[in-house]
Amino acid sequence: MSNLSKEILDAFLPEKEIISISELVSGHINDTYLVKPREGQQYIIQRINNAVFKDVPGLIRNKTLVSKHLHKKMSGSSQEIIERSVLTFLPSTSGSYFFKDKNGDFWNGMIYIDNSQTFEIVTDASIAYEGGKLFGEFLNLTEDFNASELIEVIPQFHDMSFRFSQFEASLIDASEQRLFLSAHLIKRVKGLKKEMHILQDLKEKGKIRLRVTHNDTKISNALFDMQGKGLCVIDTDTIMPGIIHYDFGDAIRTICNTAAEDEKDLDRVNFNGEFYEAYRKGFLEKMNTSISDLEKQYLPLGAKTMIFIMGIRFLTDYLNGDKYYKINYPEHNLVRAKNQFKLIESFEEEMGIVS
Ligand code: GN1
Ligand code: MG
Repeated sequence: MSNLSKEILDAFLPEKEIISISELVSGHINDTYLVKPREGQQYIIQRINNAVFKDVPGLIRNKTLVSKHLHKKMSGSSQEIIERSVLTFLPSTSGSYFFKDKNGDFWNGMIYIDNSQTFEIVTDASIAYEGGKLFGEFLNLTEDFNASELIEVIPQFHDMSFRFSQFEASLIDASEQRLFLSAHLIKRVKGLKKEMHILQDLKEKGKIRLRVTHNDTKISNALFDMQGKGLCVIDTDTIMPGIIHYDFGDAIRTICNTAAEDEKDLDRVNFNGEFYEAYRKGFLEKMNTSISDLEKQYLPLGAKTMIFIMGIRFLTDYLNGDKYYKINYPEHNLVRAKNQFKLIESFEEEMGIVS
């Protein structure tokens, strides 16, 4: 039924009688399972992709430290409310928050937050607004956490020069056919190179500060309650030092896309400016004074830059022969890349070109 063996269940849930295990398939990197015991709350048990995340103990340290920080920040609330608002990780019998199985795979576990929902596509401005509040609050509450305590889980994860050098390397070894099918996207990537480095330059010059960021704020990583109020930020594997534009932008990339990130029919892929405004409003309400004028000024470019960075990453993976992201069919990464570049086009029409 799953690769989740008894050895792993015993490591995280030694006392529990498990009655069902189901795989949750929306992520592109890890393997995630929902585990239901005969009694009491349910759990998430997850295999962390060690090919993508080279330092799993460091990753676990990052995310558990930040969760503890958030738990502390909420200490005025009841245990029940805290466990619905912040991820609560499970210690394993090995004495740490991860478990290495006999195959050498790394696992971690957390409490499952029930009575909640996620969205792959947003169709209501109130979800965009609530999402903005949720991610803004995450950044606001972690503002006083010293980001230099965290490791870079994936070095240069959102570094544009790094993504360009991977892209340029992929052009050398790609098959003729994949180069042919990507030709117009390759041209587009090259044309945007200068503009897409603006934020990185500001970061490197110290004009935009480094802080704790989530780095994977697609809207499906936000849990909402059944009334559509923001509950909890999930999938915190990529927490590390970053700039707020990463989190603002990746959320906008998914909230304002009128279709899923792998929709093939590009006529359905459009940028929703109303949702941009709703998200921005919620985000700024919660960021309050912890955002500078310069950071605020560059939010639209943050959105464009994050749409672009996912486009170039999907395209690079396609050119490399699909080594990084999970795919469901051979052209999946090309479809994802085309989708992101169509979204940029629509963003430019809706918001004006930013550079
Ligand atoms: C990956 O696994 P998942 O779906 O949480 C990726 C993100 C991308 C996202 C695109 C570690 O996240 O950077 O934005 O796919 N995570 C990693 O859907 O590469
Ligand atoms: Mg993720």
